[in-house]
Amino acid sequence: MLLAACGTNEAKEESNTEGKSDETNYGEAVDYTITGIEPGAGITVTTEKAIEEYDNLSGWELEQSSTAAMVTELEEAISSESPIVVTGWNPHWMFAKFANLKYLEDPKGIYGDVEIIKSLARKGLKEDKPNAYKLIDQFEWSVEDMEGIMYEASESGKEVADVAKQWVEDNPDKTKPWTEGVEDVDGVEIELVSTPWDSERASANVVAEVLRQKGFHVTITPVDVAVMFEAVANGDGDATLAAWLPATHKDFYEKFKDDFVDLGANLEGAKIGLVVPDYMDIDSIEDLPAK
Ligand code: PBE
Repeated sequence: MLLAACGTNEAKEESNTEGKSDETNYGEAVDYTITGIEPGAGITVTTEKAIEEYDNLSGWELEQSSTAAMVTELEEAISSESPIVVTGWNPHWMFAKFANLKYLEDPKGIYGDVEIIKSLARKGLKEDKPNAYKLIDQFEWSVEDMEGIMYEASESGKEVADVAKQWVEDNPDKTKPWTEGVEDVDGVEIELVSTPWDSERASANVVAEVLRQKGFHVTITPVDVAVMFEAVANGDGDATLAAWLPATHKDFYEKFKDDFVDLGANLEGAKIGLVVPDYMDIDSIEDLPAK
């Protein structure tokens, strides 16, 4: 730490040749482990790819558990200023709650640059349920909208679904363009397939609420990313609002792309990557020490 404060590489190298330096080896400190989330997430697949592609990550492991466990570990590390490397993404409230987080640069571009979230519909939805199709196609909002719901839910302890419903009530100006030209229906069933993260709970519940106001009976089914793509491709689900591209869900998108209708972005400016607290004196994935 002291040496890092000197700020020059020469100083660091010199001291290292003198034996044990005071500087933390971040690899050792985190046991060459990236703290990840659910096995079924796109970011999990992408991080496995990063471990393969970056020579310095050879031998590193991705610990897979749950988003809640990852956030708890992050919170604990921050409270003791310990090093930690997590898989992180925006929109997420962690950036509002833990103000001192940063993405590590990704010179190989494994995590992409800026992500968009796309809506996908099953083939035939336009013909079968044209009003639902139209509304889903017209749905779009901002990172701030989504993050606002997520943050409020995490701070208040309320369900994301309830906060999302309230948001719809409070933001008629934002939802109005989604229903332009959409006629009321009488109890038409519609199934949105989604993923289990708060970001997707927010979008699915917001759109479900607006669909309900138009007379639809809406079901939201949260599943793993692979199952979500498969369900829209084989027609088991009507649509999803939760496809993160071009990087996060690349493999799934490529696999099924001939079998669904791509409705384009519903949100722009999302991001995924490796995230560390900014008291760690590194900037790039390539700065993580090799094992
Ligand atoms: N996420 C949040 C998901 C998509 C939404 C980035 C954790 C993932 O598939 O990685």
